[in-house]
Amino acid sequence: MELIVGNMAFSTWSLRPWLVLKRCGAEFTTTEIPLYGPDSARLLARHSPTGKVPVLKVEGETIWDSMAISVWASEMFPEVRLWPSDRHARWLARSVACEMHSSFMALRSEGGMGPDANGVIHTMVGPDRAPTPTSEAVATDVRRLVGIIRTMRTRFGAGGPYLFGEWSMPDAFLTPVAARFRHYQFDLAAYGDDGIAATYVAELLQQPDFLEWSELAVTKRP
Ligand SMILES: N[C@@H](CCC(=O)N[C@@H](CS)C(=O)NCC(=O)O)C(=O)O
Repeated sequence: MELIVGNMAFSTWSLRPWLVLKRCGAEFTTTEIPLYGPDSARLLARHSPTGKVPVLKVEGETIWDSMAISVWASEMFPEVRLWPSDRHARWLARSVACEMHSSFMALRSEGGMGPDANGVIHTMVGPDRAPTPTSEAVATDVRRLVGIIRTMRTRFGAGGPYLFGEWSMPDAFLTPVAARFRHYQFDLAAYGDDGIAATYVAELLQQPDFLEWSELAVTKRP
């Protein structure tokens, strides 16, 4: 089984299924395709029907899209409980993961990872930091994220430090956001946080699998 990813330093979409597969204890290799280079389009086209990563190659199939790969993992590794066992928590965990997958465009574009228009490379790992984006659209996105985290942690977080207590799928989808918050130095208190969201973000950034990804990314940094 092979997971094809973009640059581990900044490919936010790639990080999610990698965390999920790690959590499952899946045996897989990781192949990194350098994005935004002269050879990127050719390499992406060779591996991915959409020309985008991540894709998972398994049993002769190429599964594309980080959500599809993650759902595949939850089907193949049911014993790992990638979704919360409480059904109310599980319904909302899916909503959180899907909202994260489909929304927050302002934060994605103004708090982007990878090379910006000036050629500066913004990374999810390492010590580099950038000024906090100040648009109202970004503030709306961050307030919504803080609200999600506070609500879910308060309602369902008693059993552990993650969004629904024990680690579950939404934590994989929110880890790239935690890295954006760190890189762009968001003070979450300015967006309605009482400390719950900041504590959760710190927890995501120190989860062992993300630290392992960060080590690999720093080693291979562009
Ligand atoms: N919705 C897709 C998004 C994939 C995506 O946009 N991947 C970026 C890398 S983070 C990519 O492959 N970009 C290469 C390009 O557009 O040339 C998913 O969840 O997998």
